[in-house]
Amino acid sequence: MYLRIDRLQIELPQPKEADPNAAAAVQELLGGRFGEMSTLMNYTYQSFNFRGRDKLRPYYDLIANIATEELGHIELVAATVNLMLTGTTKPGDPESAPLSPAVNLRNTHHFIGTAQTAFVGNSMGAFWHGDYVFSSGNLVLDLLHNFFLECGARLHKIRVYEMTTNPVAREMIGYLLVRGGVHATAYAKALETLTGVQVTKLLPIPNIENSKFPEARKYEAMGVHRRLYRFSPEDYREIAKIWRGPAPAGDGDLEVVDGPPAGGPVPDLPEVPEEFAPGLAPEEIAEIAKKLAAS
Ligand code: MN3
Repeated sequence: MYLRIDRLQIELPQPKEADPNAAAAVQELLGGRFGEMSTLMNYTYQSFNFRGRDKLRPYYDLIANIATEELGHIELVAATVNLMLTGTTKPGDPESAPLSPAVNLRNTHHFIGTAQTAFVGNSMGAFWHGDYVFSSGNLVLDLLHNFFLECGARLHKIRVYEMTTNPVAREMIGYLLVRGGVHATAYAKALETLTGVQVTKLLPIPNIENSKFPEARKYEAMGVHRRLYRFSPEDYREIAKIWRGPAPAGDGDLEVVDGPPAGGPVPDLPEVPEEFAPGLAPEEIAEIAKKLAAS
């Protein structure tokens, strides 16, 4: 089961202006083939379906624990899309076509389907699907797949970074490049303990260090690239049997941190009356608040 904390894994900057076309590109990192929905659901189903858990506990713990971190990653990318869409349109009577700024934007579903928020789909508007989940039951093959998935995710993050200078997008991408690097390394190390093959030598894919990206460099300076957070009050302790030893960058030892990162607030999204979202007048909200206080 899951506990939930009403915080994002990092603090996102407040955007100065709307950037809806860049938000459409960022959707790829949420609901694309290599997006956070895919990492989340691959590791989640592999943990559900794991055979021989008691004998292979460190591998089960690793997959289950990283899956839980990925829940916070879909949350973070969704918050990024939401912040980037905020302010694209202004309130107005329907007759004045207040949503007309959206008509020539790349993703009109953001304006028709979700009231200027994230959806579970990619940068071209195609919805994410379960066919992206690989859960073969063969531990080495599943781990190899996960290593591949993290490398593909890294390639797409870097390409989206190259598409936009938006500070909210780049803050999120910088952090997730570092976390994805941890996950790729963790799966590589797991494969090494099982097979003896030095998979970490393949990294980084693509061949550019995270330190080339200022927003990632900041998190590396904090040691985030050496930490595997244990996302449970009591469980998944055996990740420490895989996540240990010197960091690949040679700048210290890998460490398991008990509990999640301190993170930052979940941004409050303003009302968008021209979308009827949330669709309550100020006096109705005041009336509801009065009722809730009384009961
Ligand atoms: Mn991730």
